[in-house]
Amino acid sequence: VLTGASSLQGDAVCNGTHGSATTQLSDTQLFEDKFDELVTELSEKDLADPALTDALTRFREILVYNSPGGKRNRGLSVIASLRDLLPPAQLTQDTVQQALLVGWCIELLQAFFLVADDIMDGSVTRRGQPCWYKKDGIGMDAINDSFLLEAAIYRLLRRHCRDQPYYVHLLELFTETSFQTMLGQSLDLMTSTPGQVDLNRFTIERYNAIVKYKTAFYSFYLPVAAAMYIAGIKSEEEHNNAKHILLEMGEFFQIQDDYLDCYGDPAVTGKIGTDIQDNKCSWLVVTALETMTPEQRAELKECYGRHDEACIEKVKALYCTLQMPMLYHKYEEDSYQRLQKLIACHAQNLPHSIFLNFAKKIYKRNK
Ligand code: GPP
Ligand code: MG
Ligand code: MG
Ligand code: MG
Repeated sequence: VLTGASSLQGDAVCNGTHGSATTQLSDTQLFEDKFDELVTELSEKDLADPALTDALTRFREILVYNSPGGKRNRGLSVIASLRDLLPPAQLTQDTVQQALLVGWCIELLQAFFLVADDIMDGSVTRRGQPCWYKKDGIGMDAINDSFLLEAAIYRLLRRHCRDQPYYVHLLELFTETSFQTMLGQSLDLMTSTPGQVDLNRFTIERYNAIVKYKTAFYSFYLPVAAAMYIAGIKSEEEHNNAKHILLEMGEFFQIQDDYLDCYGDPAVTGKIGTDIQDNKCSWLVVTALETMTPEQRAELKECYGRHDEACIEKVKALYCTLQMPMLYHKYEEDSYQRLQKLIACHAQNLPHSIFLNFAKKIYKRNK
């Protein structure tokens, strides 16, 4: 049963104890505090075998280096969505704690993907610091570290949620979403084979499939679906309604990511773009191909997917000639209008604020 949506709540403030005094803590602060708690739990309290001390110390370092530092949109939206779905009287302190925990599980899933993705994409920085695999002494050991980040999700869910009626739903949601993301990553990698520049592969159909699977499911549907299951909403119809809107938002979010890869300020995004040299099926190249002349296409074929600085600059110059920033801003505007219509048509009895709050966070973003 869906209950009334409280209006736009933003960062809800609720009672909590902090030190000896009772203070008002926002969800953002509660979320931050939860991280320290779960790091201690995973690396100190969980496995007591002294023979594991070195591995658990390493595990703590992996968690601390790779999980925080992002925008936390995904993690925070579990508790935010839950507050939109349940009236305050039905939201117990235990449920709030579970929603914060599940939010961190999504951030851990993201950390797992990013550590691995940075190896695959040969990236240099992430969230304003060197990528984990780029750190001295880490290298390809980061592959195992990414597995540990994933394993942490299921240990936390088991310890904190196994007695809840939604436990199995969450497990299936996390495993299914991971699988979808991995399939999307496969499509991304297969369409960007190093040294094989085939511009014919960069179609809008292929692009849409890549971004739906590699980004939209885990970044947008997952946090809201998790909140829906915690709130007791299991109906396939309700989930499909939410999915419809959230996948559209996710697709646009990845288009922004592709735009920022070329036009973002690394001091703001925290990462240096690699899509041109990595031969990626990016929104920029797909859109540019739709309008370019045969001569420009021949030039692109010579320069795309090469690490040579002059080649990268030629591709960027071509994007400027084709007015990609202007086309992107137009697309952003159209997408925002489309999304408002989708929310009006498909949200049905789900509170619109869930989607509107999410949309507010992503449109016009520069990081
Ligand atoms: C974003 O692609 C997609 C992911 C981070 C999912 C990775 C999935 C795995 C199964 C590892 P991106 O490479 O454009 O992201 P970024 O620009 O942040 O590197
Ligand atoms: Mg990447
Ligand atoms: Mg990638
Ligand atoms: Mg990217």
